[in-house]
Amino acid sequence: LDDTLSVLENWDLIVVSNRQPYRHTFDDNDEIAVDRPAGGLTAGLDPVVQQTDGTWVAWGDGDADREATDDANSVRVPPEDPAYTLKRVWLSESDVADYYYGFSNRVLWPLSHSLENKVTFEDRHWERYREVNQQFADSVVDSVATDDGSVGTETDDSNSLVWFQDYHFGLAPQFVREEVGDEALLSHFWHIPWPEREVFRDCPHQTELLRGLLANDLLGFHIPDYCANFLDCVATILPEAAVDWESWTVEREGHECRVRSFPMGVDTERIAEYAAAPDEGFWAEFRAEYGIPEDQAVAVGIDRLDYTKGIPERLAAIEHLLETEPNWLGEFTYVQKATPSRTEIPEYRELGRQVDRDIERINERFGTDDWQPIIEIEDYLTEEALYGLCRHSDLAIVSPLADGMNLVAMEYVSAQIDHTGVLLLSDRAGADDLLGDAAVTIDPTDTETFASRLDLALSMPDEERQRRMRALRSVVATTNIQSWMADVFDATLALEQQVDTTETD
Ligand code: GDG
Repeated sequence: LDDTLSVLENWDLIVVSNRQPYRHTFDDNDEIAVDRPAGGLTAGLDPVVQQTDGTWVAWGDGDADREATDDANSVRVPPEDPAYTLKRVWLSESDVADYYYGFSNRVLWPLSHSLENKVTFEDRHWERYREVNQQFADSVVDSVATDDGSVGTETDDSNSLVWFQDYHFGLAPQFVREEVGDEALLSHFWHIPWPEREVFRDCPHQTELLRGLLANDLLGFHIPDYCANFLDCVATILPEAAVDWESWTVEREGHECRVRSFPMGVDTERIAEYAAAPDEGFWAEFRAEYGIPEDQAVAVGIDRLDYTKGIPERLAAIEHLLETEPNWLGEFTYVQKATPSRTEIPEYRELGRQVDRDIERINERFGTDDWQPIIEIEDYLTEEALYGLCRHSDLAIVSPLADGMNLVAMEYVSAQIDHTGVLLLSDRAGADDLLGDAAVTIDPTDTETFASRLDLALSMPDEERQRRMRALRSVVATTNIQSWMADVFDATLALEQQVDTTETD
């Protein structure tokens, strides 16, 4: 990453994401406080934007954000040692309802995960998604620097590289391109799957979305399957676009967009440090706090409470195991860390109720006075507690029905500094491409086989656990958040060099 950073320093980097890296809120004394929303991507990207003195454009969702920004909606961050500009886009309540909860999370999210029965279309969601994408695009255009100052308000000599994050910005690249032409390199990373064309065809706005994304110079997905699905959609839906299947390039109206896979990783070293940080008493205290009995195997699941994560399917497999293999009764505890998410959406509230009902039923059915098979933790855990829990759990269950990558699988492996845990991983997670060989693989919807794999994992001899964990750890050590960022930036910058070479030839 260091080499990439030294090249990036000659560029104006503009990152665009829905969530902001710093959020101003009023504390109990009505003083302005700053919090840093946790998350691998924000934590990883922040130092890069700092080092390059770039710009970060994001939704200003903190209640004190307006007070903490100047007239131009900008604030220098980090507050203690300002190094770059954070530009806020202001969204009204109805913007958030229709753009964020509406089109982004009730259409694109379920559709991309091929869960069509969770999709709810409303025309006003789409209209607002368009408008908010235009708002973000306007903010980006304003920051794009050009040689003659004809675009935007900045006038220095360096070129701009815009990096869009995720499915909230399916249209913004085209809106930016219309204003800046070739004055900026546009790169986009889509963090969730891209579905097969039979599924994507259900989207009434399919052509607009494909055109919006093809305005990028580079479009990245986690794994090759999603790239292939995207290219297939373009080839069958957009008559005016030409797909080159050799180079994964799409040519449309004289513009080329490369499509490539960049499997994302986590900050392995930082996680290992957190896992090692707590003192000796940590695990005993943690067990006591949450009522996890001593001397028992612990299986863990860490998820946002989202219907893509396969939590009910996992609970069904545990129930099946306890029913068919009673020797496991009282022998292990499953800890479900479930972080409430998007609770404004009815399907998420219903999932929360279903998970509570399932856990209650299983505990009533099999629990005893001193043992509950399942413990649910809804508290937000600090990174030390979260990765301490990962380090000490004998087993992690990651069972999504679909998942762009799934960082929890990689975080569990990174925290396994004693090499004693087993990873059970859904073959439908993007992470399966990287970790599937050494993990115990499951199909989350096949309850019987899932239960038998759980049995296998719980009884796995130490030697095999260690062998598999070492193999998993060597993958996460090399495919990490730093290498991921370097790969994306290198691939984006290489496009510029190709353009330059052609010109000099
Ligand atoms: C999207 C894609 C893709 C959860 N509870 C706590 C906590 N977490 C953290 C986890 C992990 C993160 O939340 C969840 O990340 P995932 O990757 O599993 O899932 P999504 O939020 O759906 O992310 C996904 C990702 O984007 C990146 O491209 O991998 O496929 O869906 O980091 O650790 N963190 C702390 N306390 C908690 O209680 N500290």
